[in-house]
Formats: sequence, C-alpha cells, structure tokens
Amino acid sequence: MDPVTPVPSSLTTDLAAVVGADHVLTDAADVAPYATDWRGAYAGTPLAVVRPGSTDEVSAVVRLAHEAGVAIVPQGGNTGMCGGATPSGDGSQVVLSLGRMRKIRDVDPVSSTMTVDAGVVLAEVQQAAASVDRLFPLSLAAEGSCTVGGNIATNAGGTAVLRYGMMRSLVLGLEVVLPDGRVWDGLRSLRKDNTGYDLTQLFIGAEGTLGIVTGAVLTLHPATPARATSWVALPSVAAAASLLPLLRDHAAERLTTWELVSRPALDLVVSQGVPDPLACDAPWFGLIELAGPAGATVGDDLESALGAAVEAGLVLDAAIAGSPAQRDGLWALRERISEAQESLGPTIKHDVSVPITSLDDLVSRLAPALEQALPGIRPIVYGHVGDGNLHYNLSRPESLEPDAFWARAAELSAIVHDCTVELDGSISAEHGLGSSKAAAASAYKSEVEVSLMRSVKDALDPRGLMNPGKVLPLG
Ligand code: FAD
Ligand code: 2HG
Ligand code: ZN
Repeated sequence: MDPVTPVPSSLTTDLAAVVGADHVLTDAADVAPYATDWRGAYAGTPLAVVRPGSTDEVSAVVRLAHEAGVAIVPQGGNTGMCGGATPSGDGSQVVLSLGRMRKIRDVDPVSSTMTVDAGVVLAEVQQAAASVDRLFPLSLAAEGSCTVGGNIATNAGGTAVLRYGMMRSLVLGLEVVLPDGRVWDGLRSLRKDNTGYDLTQLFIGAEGTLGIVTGAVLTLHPATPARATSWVALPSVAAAASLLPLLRDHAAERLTTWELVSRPALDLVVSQGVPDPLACDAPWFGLIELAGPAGATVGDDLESALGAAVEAGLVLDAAIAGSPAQRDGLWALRERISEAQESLGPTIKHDVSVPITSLDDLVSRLAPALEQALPGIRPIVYGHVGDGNLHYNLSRPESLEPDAFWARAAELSAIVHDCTVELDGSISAEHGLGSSKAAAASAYKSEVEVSLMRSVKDALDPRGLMNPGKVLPLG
C-alpha cells in the first residue's frame, strides 16, 4: 500500500469541476451530517464530502482521488451500525455520498426485475415494486432512509430473511465504479449465468472496500396482500427455537417473519408509549407473520399453528391483529426497540448468530457472565430468531456514567463474541464489520481465511484507497 501522499491543493477544485461547486462540501457545518453516524457513536473529519449525480461523475471523482492518493469512504443513508460509512479523524479522506443518485431506471413486472441507482431509498424501491403489483421483500426499520447501495454493501438482513434471504439473494446484477475509476457494467438481469467467478456476489457485503456500487438490478417477488400477524408470549428461548419447525409445518413458505423480543426490550418500547397487547408476565415474546397472495388462507394457517403451539407448551398467550392498524401496533413493538434503546444512553451493540438450536445456550451463558463482569448491566435482547440472529445489546447500569460504560465496551464485547464463537456462531450476522468489528472478526477467523480476504482486497484495490480500515483492519 502506498503511503498517504500530501493532498494536492487543486483536488477540491478538480472535484468541483466534475460535480459542481455546490456538491463539494468542505465547511464544518456542511460536512457535519456526513462525518458522524446516526447514533453519534462514530465520528470523523472528512477532507471533503462529494455528491456526484451520475455514474460517470462517480467514476471521474474516484479517478481524481486515485491519482491524488486520497482514500474514499462511500456513504448512502448513513444508517449503518458499525462505523462503516464514517471517515477517519485525520481529515485525509473524501466521503462520497450517493444521495443524489436516486433514479429508478426501469421496472419490469414481466421479468420481475427493477434497475435502480444506488442512492434510491429502500422504501422507494418497495413502493415502486408495489405500483406494478410486485414485492421487494427486504424490510428493516431504517427503510425510510437507508439506500439500496448501502443495503448491497452491508448485505442487509431484516425481518423477512426467513422467507426471502438476505440482500444478496435479491440482487441479479451490479454496476460498480472500481477503485481506479473504471466502471464495471454488470447490470445483467439473468437468472442463470455460469460464466466464471461471481463478481456480483463479491461486491455484495464488501462494505465499500472493493468499489462503489452505482446501480443494481434487483429481483422482485409476487405481492403478498394477504397477511396474518400475531404477538405471542413465550416461556423460553428454547420454546422460540422449537416453534420454528412447527410454524413451518403449518405455513410452509408463507412464514415470512419470526422475531424474538425479551421482556426488558418489550418494557422499554411500552414505556415509550407503544401499547402492550397481552400484558402477560412472560420472559420472552415474539412476532409472527404469514403472508400470501390475495385469498390465501394465512389467517386460518396462523390460528391452527398457534393452537398447536399452545398445546405443545411453546406459546403461553397470543394476540392476532384484527386490522391493519392493529398489525402496525404489533410491528411497532419490535421495530421501535433499536431507537428506544438510545434513550438509555450509549448502547454496546452485538449482532450475533448461532445455530438456532444453540440460541438458548447462548442466552443462558451470557446473562450471568455479563452480570458478573458488570453488576446491574442491562441486556436488551431481541432479534431475528428464525435466522438464529440476536441483537444482544447492552445498556449501562443506571448508576454508571455513560463514558465509564463505553470504556468497558471491548471487555464486554469479548464476553459476547467469545461465547458466540464457542457455539460456532458469527460476530456479525447482518450489520457487517465496518471499523468497529474489523479487528475482532480477523482475530476470530483462521489465518487462511484472513489471507484470502486480504488477497481479494489487494487484487481489486492495490493502493488501499477504498474505505480503508473497514472489514479488514489497517496494518
Ligand atoms: P450507510 O450506513 O451509508 O453505509 C453502510 C456501509 O455501506 C458503509 O461501509 C458504506 O461505506 C457502504 N456503502 C454505502 N453505500 C455504498 C455504495 N453505494 N457502494 C459501496 N459501498 C457503500 N440492518 C440490517 O441488516 N437489518 C436490520 O434489521 C436493520 N435494522 C435497522 C434499524 C434501524 C432503526 C437502523 C438505524 C439501522 C438498521 N440496520 C439494519 C442497519 C442499516 O440500516 C443497514 O446496514 C443498511 O443496509 C445501511 O444502508 P445505508 O444506505 O444507510 O448505508
Ligand atoms: C433490528 O433488527 C436492527 O432491529 C437493529 O438490526 C438492531 O439496533 C440494533 O442493534
Ligand atoms: Zn436486525
């Protein structure tokens, strides 16, 4: 990797010649929203923020930065969890925002595909699909502000992975600006293409370290206007795991969502005004949704599944949404947790996955280990139980100052991550590594795996200018 060369003073002028002076931001107040993540957990100081409006402009910007030896940090909606879109603090990196690239280029209901700019917001993709009676199934609480490019770069998950897979299952082709400014046009909509290495999949989940995604061909699914949604009270995490095959036996592929919420997580959202439909004194709760085409008997399927679950002792009590408003109320119990936890002070976030049969073991081991390490610590646990993915998030004991809690982050995360890895799990199920988990992930992976990852990085980005320090630690 080349050492960082002094930045030519003409760089910002040259960038302005490409994108227009209005779209090269250097004033502290203008760059502030791009310099920090949404939680304020990660902060940097960019050399400049550049906002290109087209793939050609992205290519020209990257070429100029490459010639100047300046690193680039791609940024979409800035809703990421791991500091992946935040620049370093030394003023040496350019943030490249895709926020102006918001065109839906094509929607094709016959081939069930949509071609979009990378800066299109996820909710707009969902709406465009719905307008032709199709479904784009990626769904997460940040969908009103995260972008398709960010979803691709993080291989986002969310609440419908159980049925539709993660973002990588929903992408057919990509357009990518490479670290030297060349454009790879891989915007193919083919369902079958066995012509060598799968470059599309290589860029998905790379968190902007291999290139900048500027466009994508997405795959659409049939619309699912028939929905049945239930909020259930559960005796244990083991019951939640056992419920998965039972739900599948009753609903088959119509089972779309199976989410878990711990009592403290529920209490938190209820304390912020979301009504609790059950008022049941259970330790765990869950959200189940079945979905299908118009006329599908999802309500009957849900009722028969819940009946069998109660009989088997897996469910203690259940509420079924009787209207769209009630459904929204049940979803709020799950989707509002992430934001609600911010009210407790800094959150030490964990996004772990283990085999579903080990979820109970994970939770049983972590609670006492963390309480012993920091008495009074408040785990706010919830997640995508159908995917074996828990957000084992930690809030400070009420008596501990936020800074003192944050100072313990590495030690507390090691407890969560060590236990996860002992159970053959992953320390990042869906959020990626960014800067916050890059070193930890390399430490847990084998030397062979890390050296393969470094070979890929070096082959595509030999000068190390594309989002350095993310995914793979520096040095
Ligand atoms: P950013 O935050 O801007 O960037 C994320 C990463 O992608 C960075 O490394 C950045 O450099 C890179 N990047 C962005 N755009 C590009 C591009 N065009 N080309 C190359 N690299 C790029 N995530 C889940 O997986 N599941 C969830 O359920 C979920 N729920 C969330 C709920 C809330 C309330 C919030 C705030 C976030 C949630 N997230 C979730 C995390 C986040 O929304 C996702 O990671 C999302 O995919 C990030 O998209 P973004 O456009 O905001 O990307
Ligand atoms: C979710 O599932 C998101 O709600 C966010 O992935 C998790 O905030 C978090 O830790
Ligand atoms: Zn999640």
